[in-house]
Amino acid sequence: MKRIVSGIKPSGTLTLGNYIGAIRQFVQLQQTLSDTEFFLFVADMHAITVEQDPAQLKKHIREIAAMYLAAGLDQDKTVLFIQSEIQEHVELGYLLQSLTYMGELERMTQYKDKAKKQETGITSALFTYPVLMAADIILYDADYVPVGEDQKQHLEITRDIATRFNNRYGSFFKIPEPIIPKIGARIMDLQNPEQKMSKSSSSDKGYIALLDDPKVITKKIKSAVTDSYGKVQYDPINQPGVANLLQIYATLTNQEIDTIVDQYQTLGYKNFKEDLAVVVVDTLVPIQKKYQEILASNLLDHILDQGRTRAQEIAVKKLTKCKRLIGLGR
Ligand code: ATP
Ligand code: LTN
Repeated sequence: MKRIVSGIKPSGTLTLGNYIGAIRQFVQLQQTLSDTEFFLFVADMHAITVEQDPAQLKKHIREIAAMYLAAGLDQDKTVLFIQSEIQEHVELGYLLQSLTYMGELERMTQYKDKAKKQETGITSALFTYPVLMAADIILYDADYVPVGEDQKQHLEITRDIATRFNNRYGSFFKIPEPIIPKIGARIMDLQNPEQKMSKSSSSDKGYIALLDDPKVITKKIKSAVTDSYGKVQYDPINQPGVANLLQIYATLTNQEIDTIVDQYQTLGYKNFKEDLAVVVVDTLVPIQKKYQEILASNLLDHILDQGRTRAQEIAVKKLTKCKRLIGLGR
């Protein structure tokens, strides 16, 4: 039996980037892989690396948990849990810090980008965040970790830390492999296609929230930044805005980008955007409906309780052995 592990931070409302880069991938993998367990969690401990409003944080934690199910994950094949309910993540994170060098963390591009944007008040938790992420993954002996492109470097450091532990204390952790989609691994901001679509972005015009009203979705797509070429073609360097919209269209309809280019190259941006808005709305409306049903029922707490029990079982065993190997305690 193989194991897949992944998480999403409740640092804002979920975006179409999170859906295409992560959640949709989880659902597709679950539908195609047999004999594979899915451990998916809400990475709330990661969200507090930047300041969060407590009430908003609680709301976003529930939103993500419900959205995993609304997007089509099968509750019988998924161990769904909240990271902060399993103490072993943080404890293993600390143990792994003793195997991680400052220089390695200083090279993390996500940290460098966030630190650049936020010139004061950078927390030490933001700096050590990739080590906690490594703990999230190797605590469960993950075989595969499906993520978007921005997490590739964090997977590399996870593999390095796990390998270092194994070299020092004997083979103990499984070395995980990332799964990154070929297209859609980096959906860009609709207003600034040089920048990743991000839920913690300062302006909401650049992202489509999974819970946006259909009218809002249509408006955001129609006002997405394009260029003056005026022709639908796939050229990420010179036409990054259009290339991004093509990626969204292609992933959501399971088509090749070339097929879509053939269809729209003589039709201009207006038609293309109108049709893309329909594609996005048709994808998100059923998910939104299911999401509301889940929130209105008490199913979610039941699933999260079950998830916590199962995750804890594995985490406690793994961490106890890990501490013994290191020589801690009596
Ligand atoms: P923030 O924007 O607040 O830094 P984030 O959305 O990047 O947060 P997460 O919510 O933890 O961070 O990301 C969850 C998953 O979604 C990760 O696998 C990440 O790679 C993926 N993801 C996030 N943004 C995008 C995007 N624009 N395109 C594709 N995948 C994305
Ligand atoms: N760091 C990730 C979220 C995350 C994660 C994980 C993803 C936390 N722990 C473990 C995969 C596996 C992010 O910011 N997108």
